[in-house]
Amino acid sequence: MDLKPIKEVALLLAQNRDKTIFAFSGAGLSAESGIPTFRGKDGLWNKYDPRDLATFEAFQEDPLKVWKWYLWRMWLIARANPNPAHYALVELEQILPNFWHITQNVDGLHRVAGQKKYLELHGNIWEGKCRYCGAHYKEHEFKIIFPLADRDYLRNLSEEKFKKEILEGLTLEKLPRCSFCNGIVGPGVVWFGEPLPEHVLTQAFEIAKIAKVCFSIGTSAVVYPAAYLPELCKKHGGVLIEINLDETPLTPVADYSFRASATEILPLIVEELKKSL
Ligand code: BV8
Ligand code: ZN
Repeated sequence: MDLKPIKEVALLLAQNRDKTIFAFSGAGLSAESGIPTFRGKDGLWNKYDPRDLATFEAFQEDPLKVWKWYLWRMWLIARANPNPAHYALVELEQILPNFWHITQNVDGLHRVAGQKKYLELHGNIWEGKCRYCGAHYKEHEFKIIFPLADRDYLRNLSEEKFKKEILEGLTLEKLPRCSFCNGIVGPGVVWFGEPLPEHVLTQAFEIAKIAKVCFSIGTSAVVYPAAYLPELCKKHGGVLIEINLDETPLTPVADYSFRASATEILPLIVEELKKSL
């Protein structure tokens, strides 16, 4: 591994230590925690068509199928742990006073790793959202109306029990009902065609506009409006650093492009940064 660009990035961070700096992350950040990505070689979407699962229309048509898919992802996430890349981003937050982690991921692994300053652009898979009356259920409220969505329950569920109790055993009657309108409650994530949470998006755009450095980590940068963020930072004179196993639309405009995994590069950058402090 040529450490020269790593050292240059670490120096850039040290020189801009008090400036706004953010990491924009996608499914590739959690890939090494065992969570499948959406568009990579073994990406989720390859087996499923997003229009079939991550839209309100699909949910209205077949809430059972959509909930089985989400419970499968929640089961994977409940059994996953943050990886060294998640922890490196927590260390960046501890070293850089104006650091933010803006993620498209709904798995919440950044919270488990200890991240405090984060924005979740596409919601959180552990929460619930009633799309009929707009009611929002935080994680501790949601598991009351949907006991199957309990993280500890799922973490301890073996594969055969998961198949039996959920993939085969889940029925419409077991799906969560809204306490206000009795509609079937869906996962608290942003589906295609749904707006991102207004206040989160506004804050994310504010950060991107003033940030001196943007890391784009493990994202194919094709989903909008989230994918505007690295472009916005670049447009306002920021330095764009991409960490991705593959090329993306951002690669040609990135100031640094590490064709490697997040778990390899981020800890190296943090280590070099600590040396220069
Ligand atoms: C909106 C949450 C408007 C759910 C997701 C037609 C009709 C309607 C809308 C549109 C349309 N055409 C375009 C749009 C806009 C649409 C969009 O952008 N579509 C794209 C696909 C063209 N956007 C929307 O619909 C958004 N809403 O526009 O609303 C509106 C406004 C007002 C009022 C009403 C409506 C909503 C978008 C959010 C959709 N929700 N997920 C869930 O997760 O189940 S999107 C989904 O994609 C995930 O959130 C994911 O985070 C996101 C982006 O994917 P990535 O995170 O980048 O993951 P991916 O697998 O693609 O890439 C992984 C990368 O990591 C790869 O590059 C890989 O090489 C790399 N990698 C792998 N391993 C590693 C690694 N890198 C480093 N290290 C490793 N180890
Ligand atoms: Zn409701």
